[in-house]
Amino acid sequence: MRMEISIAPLTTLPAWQALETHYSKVRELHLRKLFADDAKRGERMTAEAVGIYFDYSKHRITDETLRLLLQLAEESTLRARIDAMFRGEKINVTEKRAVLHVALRAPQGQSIMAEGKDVVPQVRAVLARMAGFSNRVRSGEWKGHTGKRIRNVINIGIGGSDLGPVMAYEALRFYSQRDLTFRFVSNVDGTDFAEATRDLDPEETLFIISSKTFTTLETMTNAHTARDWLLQTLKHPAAVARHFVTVSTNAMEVTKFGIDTANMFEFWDWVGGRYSMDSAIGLSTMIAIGPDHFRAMLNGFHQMDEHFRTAPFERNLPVLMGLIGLWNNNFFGAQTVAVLPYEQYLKRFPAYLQQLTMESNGKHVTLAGTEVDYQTGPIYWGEPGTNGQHSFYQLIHQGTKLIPCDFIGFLRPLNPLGRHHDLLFANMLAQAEALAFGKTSQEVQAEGTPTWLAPHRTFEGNRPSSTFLLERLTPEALGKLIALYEHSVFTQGAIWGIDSFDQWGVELGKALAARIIPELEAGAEGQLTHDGSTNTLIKRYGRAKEPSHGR
Ligand code: G6Q
Repeated sequence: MRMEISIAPLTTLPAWQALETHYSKVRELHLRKLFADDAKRGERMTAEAVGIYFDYSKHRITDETLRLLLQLAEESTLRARIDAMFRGEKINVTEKRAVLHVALRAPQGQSIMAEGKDVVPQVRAVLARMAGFSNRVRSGEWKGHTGKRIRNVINIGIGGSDLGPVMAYEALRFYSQRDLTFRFVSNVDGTDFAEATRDLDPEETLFIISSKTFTTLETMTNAHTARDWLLQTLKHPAAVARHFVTVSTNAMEVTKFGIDTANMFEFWDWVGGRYSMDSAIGLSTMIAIGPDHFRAMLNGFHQMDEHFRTAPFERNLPVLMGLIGLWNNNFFGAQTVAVLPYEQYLKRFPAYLQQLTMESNGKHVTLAGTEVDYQTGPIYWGEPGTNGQHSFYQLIHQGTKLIPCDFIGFLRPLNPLGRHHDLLFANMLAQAEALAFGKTSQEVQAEGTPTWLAPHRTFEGNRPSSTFLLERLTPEALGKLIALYEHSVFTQGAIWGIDSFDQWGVELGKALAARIIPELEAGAEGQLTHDGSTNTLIKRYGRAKEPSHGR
């Protein structure tokens, strides 16, 4: 089954053109006025589903903006693409693959087809194997080669095989088994491995080699280093079987590496790397929080999947979020989005979202291969509040750039400590309020500020933000939140008419590195055929390897 994609160029759609005209009328509207004119705006411009409350009233939109954005969604291929994704069609057209991360969290009994086969039973089977293994590690039943129980779990992987596991571990640390230590090694920089292992006992350490392809340079290099590190102490190659498990789609390469495929947890080519944290790539997460919490997280994902699939667009959280983001990006020209979780456990969430959003929607051609004549994915960045307030928020408040913000807050803390949570939550609300409404020069002067200082103390306001509220950071809530972003990325990619599921942009650098590696290893000698800059840098590196260097 193959989806026929026929898309009129985005900027020729009636809704797009109407949005352009509309933008010229509303661009100067101030949030102060929008709120003053509509006492109910702060209640009205909100949506709530599956336990996430989304306040989008502090965006520079009117009812007409929303109406036109929703019309744009209807005129685009969004509906058809949502349905095609859930039907297992090969919507990742450049890689000719289905995109079925939604199947990873489908409950037993639901069927999702890929290539004419229901994939849900295989997903459930791997989850059951993961649960069995996780329980054995957590209980101490799974022993290392010398009979000691496993105390340390190190996930070796990069990109999609790292960012999700690290983020989920940090996010759900509250629920983790505290007598186990978790570390994550991704970088080919030896420091990453050295620092992650320097205080660990190999006899008590389990490595999870997470790699969809099992050919990734960084992961394979770290995996070999891990094996050497282990065998230096444990000597016997048989130890590898007790201290290494893998998560991969590539059984052949796993076997070549010397790991028994009995210790391999499988996933499939229809799971994109950056959409894989709830596949077997989440094995470290499951060991940390246990199978029940992991299942609760999947359930959270699934609730948002169902909401995205079935809710009408005007009440559909990921669709609304995607559309408003598109309005900021394509009409107001906002280049970036700041993600500001007011929850310390979400400290790695912005980094995780950077891959999800930018690898997915950082594309310059449409599905048909033609150059886009509009902006695609914005730059995502951020830090947890309140820390960011004492650093980069200044630029968001008073700089010259328009930076829409996503505030993410939880009504109840996981670690209630005195007044902390009230202070945290108050700060989040205050920032969104200050960004939207600012402080006029009249207000500043009325406070007695000298005229010369008033411009510096004036806040223009009219800085847009979304506020997302959830009850408490549970595994289920995390699943919902991630799926919300996944599907808003999907929404935007569908409207922009791009392939949100490939990542050809990472290829060229990889190929060039493969060429440069032997040149660096050969030292300063040899014929170099790069550009003048690269040649000079290679030679300089080569000279540093000469015995006389630095003497
Ligand atoms: C994600 C990308 C990429 C990938 C890494 C690791 O969508 O495909 O980040 O996850 O390159 O790949 P392997 O899992 O194959 O090692």
